[in-house]
Amino acid sequence: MSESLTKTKLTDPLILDLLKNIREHRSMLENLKSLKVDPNLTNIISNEMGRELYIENEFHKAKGFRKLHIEVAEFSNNLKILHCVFFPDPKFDIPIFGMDLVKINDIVSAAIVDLSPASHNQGLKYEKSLSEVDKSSFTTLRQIPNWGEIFSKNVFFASLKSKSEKNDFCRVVDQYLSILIKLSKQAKPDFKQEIIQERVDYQKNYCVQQMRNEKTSMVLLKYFDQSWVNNYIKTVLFDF
Ligand code: BLA
Repeated sequence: MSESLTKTKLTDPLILDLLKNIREHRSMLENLKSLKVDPNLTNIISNEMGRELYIENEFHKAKGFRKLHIEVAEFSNNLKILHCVFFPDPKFDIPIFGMDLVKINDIVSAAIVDLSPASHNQGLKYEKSLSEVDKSSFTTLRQIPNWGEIFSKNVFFASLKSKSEKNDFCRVVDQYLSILIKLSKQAKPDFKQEIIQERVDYQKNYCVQQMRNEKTSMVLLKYFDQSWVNNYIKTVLFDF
């Protein structure tokens, strides 16, 4: 799977930079293994005129993480997406890493990254480090929609207007990932059922809220029918 992504036909330099960086961080995790997923949902390609579609997914697990998912996609040669969620193993006290980059033609309209809490008060452990990541250079911060109450206080969300903002976003993602990897190295498994159940519930809620983002389904519905889209969102993007 990583093979196919290494040879991705996508050539967007910003997406390739982010992809390389995310993979480098992922490679530092212990016990990294790829997950078997239905090949029909892993690589999806269509060359139909005007409705060209290219989706590639990578799925791994590692110590402390039940699912490490990276998706790169290009729709109708003009909408490019890099989507990534690292779901922790609920036995471990590790937040949920999520990022999304939406590029329409040459404009990055949405660039978002967060370490989202996977249990109550978990933020206390890492919010300070996230707040210390320098985000002072961005000119167009965006407001988190209502369903985004799942994100941490230091969720970063902006449009990227210049080359230097694109570089800065790569740096912010790199720093958030470094904080994640550090937390994951410190984490030891818990065996108390109550805390594990609470983390399961937080992940469920994270997925349920993400599913309220109609912008995800709206894009997919232009290419697939409703039941395909529901299945893709529930099994590939936001399973629990
Ligand atoms: C917004 N997501 C969007 C937009 C599109 C997509 C087209 C609108 C762009 C804009 O508002 O400028 C589409 N994103 C997709 C598709 C996939 C995808 C089709 O990942 C995958 C197939 N979304 C996530 C994750 C996060 C996320 C993991 O999938 C955050 C960690 C956030 N996307 C997110 C947010 C918005 C967005 C916050 C803005 C929504 C809004 O302002 O209403």
